[in-house]
Amino acid sequence: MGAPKRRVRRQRVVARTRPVEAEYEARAGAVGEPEAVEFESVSESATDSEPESGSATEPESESESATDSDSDSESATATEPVSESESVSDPEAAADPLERVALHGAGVVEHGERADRLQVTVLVRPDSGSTLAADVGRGLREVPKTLEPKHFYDDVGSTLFDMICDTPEYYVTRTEEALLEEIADEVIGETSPTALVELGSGAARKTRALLEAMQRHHGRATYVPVDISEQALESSAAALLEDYDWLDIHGVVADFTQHLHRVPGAERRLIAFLGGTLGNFDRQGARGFLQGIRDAMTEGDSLLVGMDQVKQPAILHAAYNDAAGVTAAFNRNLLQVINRELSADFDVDAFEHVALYRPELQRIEMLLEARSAQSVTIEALGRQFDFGAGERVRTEISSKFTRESAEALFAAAGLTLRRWYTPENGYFALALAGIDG
Ligand code: SAH
Ligand code: AVI
Repeated sequence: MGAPKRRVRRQRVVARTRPVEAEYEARAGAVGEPEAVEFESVSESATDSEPESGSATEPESESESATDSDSDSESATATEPVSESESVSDPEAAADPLERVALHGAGVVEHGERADRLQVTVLVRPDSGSTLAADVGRGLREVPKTLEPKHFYDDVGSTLFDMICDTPEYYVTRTEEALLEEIADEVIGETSPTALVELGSGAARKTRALLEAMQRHHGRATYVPVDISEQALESSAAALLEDYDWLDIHGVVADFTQHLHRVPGAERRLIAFLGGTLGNFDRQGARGFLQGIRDAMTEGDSLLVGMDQVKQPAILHAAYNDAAGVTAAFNRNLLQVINRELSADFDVDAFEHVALYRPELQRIEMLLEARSAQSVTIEALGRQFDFGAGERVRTEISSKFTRESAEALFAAAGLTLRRWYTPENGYFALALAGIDG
């Protein structure tokens, strides 16, 4: 574990509304530097050079083939030099880091200090180069134009998403959190996991209910957060280690559409995919992604998926059009990501946030609408893209489910729905699935 230490990067947001900006600044300060904890990067593959198929962000089109979440992109080698502050200290670990990592703290917890209970493996750099460039190049050539939502989550985007979770209109997070608290002991009792793997873990706020239940059942817990946002993963890990001295963490900074098979194994894993992120795939993509999870599961593993439910359009509309403009800032930040990472010149203020519910597809669509005709140069792609006045770019879909549609989706992916938990208002559901009949 002689890898170099590194620190969480900080960055400022450019948000449209004052309240959002002020709140963001306050939060960025609050998450700030990670006090005493420094993160040890056991390995680094700077970026995967192949664009994946079927990402959570993949646009839906009739001709699309199903997502292959464990796509061949794994064979892609890092094409960018590893930055000095995050360089690989052990070439062998770099070659195949995860297979050599034992869970339950072997080699991790040596001195009982927080840093010794943490390991972070970085398999992908979210904003660096080729994946973003390929995705943007492809999406902006489509008619209608699309962008992939996985690129929302730079440092700013992750913080803005966290703020969305606290808006009064976004019922999703608090509903799922309350539900998790209610069912955590039952889920952990039934699945008896030796490790909790969480895909798209983000701030890992709600995960606490599951971790605490694991601690109640087994005395200790091992947590494997997997997220494309290094900043979100590191901040959440720091907070969890601070609060739980019985917890070991092996974080993996990765693209869950590409790296599922590199997520550490354990005797029995509970794989959590919370927040309704499954809804950010189109239907084919969701099925392919679940199939990929199924293929990566072994007999003792279980899957817990948060699924936002179909409900009154007005409630959904409000949730994606919060009055404080946080969701709008989150949506438009995607253009800032492209400006920064691909040397583009989007005039961010020239695009308006639009989110609407399409009942016939049972999904929210989030878009950016050009207020006037725009010509944007993306230097990294060596070309210009034109946007007509009123032209919309789709940046995200957020599908909503019923028990029936969820059950059909799991079945199509070769998974069996074992439990369907939902609160009285039916706003959200947690589906517990397994691979045996
Ligand atoms: N699970 C949390 C966060 C949801 S936001 C919650 O329920 O509140 C979606 C999270 O998934 C973000 O943290 C984002 O960084 C991560 N994410 C999005 N696309 C991803 C991808 N392709 N691979 C890995 N993480 C991804
Ligand atoms: C991460 N995902 C489940 C969120 C959603 O509700 O689809 C992202 C989001 N977009 C706007 N608000 C929240």
